[in-house]
Amino acid sequence: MKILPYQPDQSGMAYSVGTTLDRFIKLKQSDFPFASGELSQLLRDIALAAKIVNRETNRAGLANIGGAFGQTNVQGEEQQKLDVIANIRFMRALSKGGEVCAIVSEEEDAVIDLQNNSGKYVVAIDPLDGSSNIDVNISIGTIFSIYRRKTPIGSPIQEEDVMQPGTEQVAAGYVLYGSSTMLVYTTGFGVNGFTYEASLGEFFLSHPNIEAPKNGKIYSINEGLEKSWTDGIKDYIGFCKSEQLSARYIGSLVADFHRNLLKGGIYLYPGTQSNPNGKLRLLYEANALAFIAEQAGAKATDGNQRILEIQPTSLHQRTPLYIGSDKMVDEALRRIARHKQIIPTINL
Ligand code: P6P
Repeated sequence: MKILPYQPDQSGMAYSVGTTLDRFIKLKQSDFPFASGELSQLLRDIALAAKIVNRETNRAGLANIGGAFGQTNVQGEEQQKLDVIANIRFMRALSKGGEVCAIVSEEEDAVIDLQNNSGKYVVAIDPLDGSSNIDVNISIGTIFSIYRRKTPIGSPIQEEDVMQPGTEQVAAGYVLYGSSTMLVYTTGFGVNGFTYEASLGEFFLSHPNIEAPKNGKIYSINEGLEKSWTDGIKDYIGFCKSEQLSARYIGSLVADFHRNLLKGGIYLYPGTQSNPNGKLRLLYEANALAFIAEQAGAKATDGNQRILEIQPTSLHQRTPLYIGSDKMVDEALRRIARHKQIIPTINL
C-alpha cells in the first residue's frame, strides 16, 4: 500500500476560506483546564440562534415581522415583533442545547428556569438591542453574558446563580446585524471577531485578537439629553468639542460600541436627574461589553467603579455606562471627578 504525507496545496488554485467559528472554539477549548466541551457547545448554540435571527432581521420587511408587537416589556418599552422573535429563538436554542440552567433576558420579567439543573451555565441576554432601528434598516445587535452557576450542579437554581458581578463572567459577546453580520466574543483570553458568510451558513474568523486603540477621535452620546447631564459630563463633552472630535451616535449600543472598539472612541450613556442610573442594563448589556472592552485593552466604568465590579441587586437594574478607549475614559472620569460635590467635613 502506498502512503504519502499530506502536502498543503501550494498552487493557490483554491483560496483558503479561513477558520470557522466551530473550529476556532474547538481549538481554543484547551484554554480551559478540564474543559469538557460544555462551554464550547453553549457558544455554538448561541451562534446557531444568531444565524436564525440574522435571517429574520434580513427579511423583516418582507415577512411582515417588522413593526411593533403591541405589548411593552418589563422595561416599559414597546416591544417590536423581532424583539419577541429573537427572544424565542435564543431561549429555544439555549434550552435545547442542554448546557444552561437559567436565563435572564431583557424580554422576560423573571429569571427563566430551564428546568435543567444539570446545566452548568447561566446566560444573561439582550436578544435584540436597538430594535427601534429595525424598521429603518439601521444596525441592531444581540448582547450576551455567560456565567458558571454558583450552587451545586443538580440542585435548583438560586438567586446567587444569577446575581453575579461581571468579573464572574466566563464568556461574553455580541452579534452585530449590520452591513455584514458579525459575532465578537471573549472567554477571557482576548477578543476575536467572526463574519457570517450566509452562502455557507458559517461564521469565519475575520478579526483575530482585537485590540482597542488607546485613544480615539470619536465620541458617542445622545446630545438631545444635554439638559439632563451633570456638570462633569458637560465638561467632558465640551472638551471633546474643543478637541474637534467626531460625534457619532447610531442609537444602537452594539453598533456604536463595535465601531469605537475597532477605531478608538468612547460611548457614554450617563445618568440623569430623573434616571440617576441611566438607561442601559447591567446584567445583559453593560457587563458583556465591559468584559470585551477590558479584554481588548479598553475600559468600562459607571463613573465611580469598573462596570465589572458592580454587585447586582436586581435583575433589570440600570447603570450609567462610559466605555471605550483607555485614555478617553480616563479623561471623562477626571472631569466627572472634579465636579463631584465635595462636601466639606466640618470638625465640630
Ligand atoms: P437613546 C437602544 O434602545 C439602546 O438600549 C441602545 O442600543 C442605544 O445606544 C440607546 O438605547 C439609545 O438610547 O435614549 O439615546 O435613544
